[in-house]
Amino acid sequence: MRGLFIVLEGCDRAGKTTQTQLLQKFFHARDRKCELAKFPDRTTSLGITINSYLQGSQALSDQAIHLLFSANRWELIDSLESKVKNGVNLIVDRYAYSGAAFTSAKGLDIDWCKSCDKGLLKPDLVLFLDTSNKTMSKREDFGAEVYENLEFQSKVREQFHLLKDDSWKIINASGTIEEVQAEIQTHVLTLLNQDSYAPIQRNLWCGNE
Ligand code: NYM
Repeated sequence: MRGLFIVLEGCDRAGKTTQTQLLQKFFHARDRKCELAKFPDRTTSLGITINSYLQGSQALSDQAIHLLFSANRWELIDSLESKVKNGVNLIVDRYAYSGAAFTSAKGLDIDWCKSCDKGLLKPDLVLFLDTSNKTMSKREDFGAEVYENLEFQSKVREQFHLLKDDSWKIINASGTIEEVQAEIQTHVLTLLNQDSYAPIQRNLWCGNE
């Protein structure tokens, strides 16, 4: 049986990294193979350029950085797909939804933003960690990178909500770490309890979404 492809999305400092780590423990406790991935992956040569942009040391046009974020997904998708097909449950911290939400929040056309990621692997489940601005601003390190200001983040949140489709579950991320994880696990268990899964497909944004 193939693995599940689960994505966690949200604004900056929504708690995605902590929650992905806890979710991996949940899989391991059930003797299921589980690996974590993260976008942007800052370790590749494209990722190093993205990192310089995010830290403010390299200027790039809005279109150019958007294409780099997308290319960073395309350069890694074969390896992610083969893991899922080989039975590894994959939990991915940010994906194409972040790409479209962050760039369209700058005023670029959302359909253009989505088009670069069209045909990527479609997740089985997208867990959107929804936080109020008040909660976000209290989180550690808020304000350290490009994009990390409340006004921009609230635009990003609005754009995220435009991207919801049938694979999405909205998680109230303002609760405690344990409460948020419990809500996440409920959705994951529903999938884990299925006897079989439809084949994973490279059809993200190829339908009517
Ligand atoms: N980001 C992330 C984008 O603008 N586009 C993308 O496609 C992705 C994957 O990068 N502010 C933004 C969101 C974050 C920043 O993410 C880095 P993280 O999760 O803090 O490493």
